[in-house]
Amino acid sequence: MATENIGTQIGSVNAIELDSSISVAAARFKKEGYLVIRQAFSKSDLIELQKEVKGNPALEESSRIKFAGGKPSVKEVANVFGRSQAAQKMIRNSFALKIIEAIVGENLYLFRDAYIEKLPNPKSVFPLHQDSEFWKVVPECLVSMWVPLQDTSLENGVLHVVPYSHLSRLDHSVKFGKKLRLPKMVNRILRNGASNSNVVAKTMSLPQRIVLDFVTFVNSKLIPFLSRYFTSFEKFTEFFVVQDDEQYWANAVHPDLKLGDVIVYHSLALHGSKGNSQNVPRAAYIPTFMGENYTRDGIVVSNPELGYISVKG
Ligand SMILES: O=C(O)CCC(=O)C(=O)O
Repeated sequence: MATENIGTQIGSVNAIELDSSISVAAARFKKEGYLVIRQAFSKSDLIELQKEVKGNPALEESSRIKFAGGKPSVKEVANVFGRSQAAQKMIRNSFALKIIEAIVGENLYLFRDAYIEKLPNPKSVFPLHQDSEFWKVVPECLVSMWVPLQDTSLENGVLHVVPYSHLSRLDHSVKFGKKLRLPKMVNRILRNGASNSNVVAKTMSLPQRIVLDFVTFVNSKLIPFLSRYFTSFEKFTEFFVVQDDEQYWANAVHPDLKLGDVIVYHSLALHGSKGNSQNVPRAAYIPTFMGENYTRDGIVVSNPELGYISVKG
């Protein structure tokens, strides 16, 4: 009987090499909720991607900046895939995508993607959260790639993932102090505003759209603007996360990654990152995929009305 190559377990991190079998990689992902794939992308493709993002004025102009400790902390450019040949080529041909197809199904759709620079700032923390808390897509099993664009470690803000956390949903309610919680409905509206909503907005009624546009404006423009001048506003960006998270940080893995490595993670896997203590930005490209039969607000995501991009084109 042929034996399957089960990949190499490296240290305590759930990591495999490129020669591993896809079915074993998918099984390991399903068990732990994440997987590190060593040397999944070529360095030249990654350099090309970064050049394209940096060299495209439309991409650069659509970026937004967050602040922490009164200093710029994160720069984020959304919707890169549709505007970058390098991103399309690199993702479509990747072993990582084959593993995601084995988990989610073939004919993947792109839910969202972002190029994120964690700027030099030790306070540029991304608090722990489960993405599916914000994304109204079912089933809650989307899969993201976290593709660093330089060697990345604890020092410059590598992604942390809590193994097995995808097996349950954690409370992300907005709390003020120990006891006071926002009513569920307000919580839900705020969360939707924190999600990437351009696509679904098309199918909403006018009043729903007005509320959503307002919340999106507050979340993505007003709060970042105010926190530039008043550090007390920074805490507003931390409401949409898991509270009392010390134990989760302690249980998180934070692999040392070389350029070319990738972390693939489940949309319920608790993840985040600490500050960047180096003096150059830490960049990562983060596309998220879903199956063609998944639904958003009850509408199948492959429905052209919604406008999601088919990954294979
Ligand atoms: O890039 C990072 O540091 C974290 C990104 C993240 O957590 C997210 O996009 O959900």
